[in-house]
Amino acid sequence: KHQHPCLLWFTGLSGSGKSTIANALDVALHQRGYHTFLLDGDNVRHGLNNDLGFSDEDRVENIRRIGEVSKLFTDAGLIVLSAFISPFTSDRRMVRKLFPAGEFIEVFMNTPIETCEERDPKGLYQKARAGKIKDFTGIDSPYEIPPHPEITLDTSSQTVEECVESLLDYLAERKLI
Ligand code: GGZ
Repeated sequence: KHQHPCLLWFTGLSGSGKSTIANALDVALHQRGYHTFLLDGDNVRHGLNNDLGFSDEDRVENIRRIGEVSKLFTDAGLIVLSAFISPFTSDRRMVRKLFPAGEFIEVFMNTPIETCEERDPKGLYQKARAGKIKDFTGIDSPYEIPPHPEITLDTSSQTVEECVESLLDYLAERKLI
């Protein structure tokens, strides 16, 4: 089955739906017979990057390593889905530069922070508001809005199915699948 390797880079706040949408797209691509690889906090921050925390410096190194690993997997021919907050524009640009034009697809999860905070599945926003977690993105650590994302989604107004469909449409239009 034809596929062109590429990296879908999901960026956005904690609770914005990055992992949910990346996982749903991963399943949808598999069902259609494509070869993919999903990177997210669960398989990277607990393993390869378990020496890194959430200081600005550590986030930069986190994203640098994830970019390099993503590159290894696209070199192996896979469609890679990476879901990390990646709060800094300069780091996302650094990853973009590792890829030929058209093979880095930035997906901005533009879900309002109010919705992310209401969801608060792990109670992290609550802890951050109470000062029990320092340097929490959107509370006391910055998130820089992507200036030129290829795709913008908002899980407060779009369903998971709608988000997956627009991503599949994007990939098909560009002949990546
Ligand atoms: C942001 C934090 C923090 C702080 C722990 N700030 O919603 P989650 O829980 O499951 O996903 C978040 C994850 C963020 O890791 P990333 O590797 O994506 O971040 S970055 O790209 O900025 O390096 C959140 C949890 O880790 N978490 N402490 N202080 N998110």
